[in-house]
Amino acid sequence: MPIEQTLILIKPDGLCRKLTGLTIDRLDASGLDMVAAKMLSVSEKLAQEHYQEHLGKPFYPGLIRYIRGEFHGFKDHRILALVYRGENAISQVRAVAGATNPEHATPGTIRGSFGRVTTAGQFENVIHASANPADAAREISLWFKPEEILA
Ligand code: IDP
Ligand code: MG
Repeated sequence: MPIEQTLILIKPDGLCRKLTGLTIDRLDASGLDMVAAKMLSVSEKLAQEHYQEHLGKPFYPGLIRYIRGEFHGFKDHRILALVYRGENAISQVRAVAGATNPEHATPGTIRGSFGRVTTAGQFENVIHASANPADAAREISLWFKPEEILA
């Protein structure tokens, strides 16, 4: 099985709702290793680069506001960026994260347990997790310098 690295972002709702520890607990329980961690405030430019594949979709403007900390009922500009490493890390973390839409996410997954959908239809789903090896490589290099990853 391939040893992979994957990017996780604990999004502003995760920090604001004090779900950071619970989320990391679920990730650690997968047996993968945390090899990088960084707290930051997401610039418009970084948000646009990270979510470039979604440009033009109906939810895109709300998504950029959400990842930058302007979301339903809260204002918190912090996110926690993490890299986890291990066998099949990308699909393992996607499984722990659950489906994109919190209403469809399996109970017990991070999104199924803690995510929600606003009345405006915004998915506040607590975490981002890289979807495939190409995305993981692109996203990790966007958020971390090589020397910040202690693999
Ligand atoms: P993913 O985060 O599971 O990879 P993507 O399709 O890549 O899902 O979408 C990126 C993010 O955009 C989602 O995590 C969610 O925050 C938001 N999003 C995706 N689809 C919708 C939608 O249909 N309505 C509202 N927000 C959405
Ligand atoms: Mg995605």
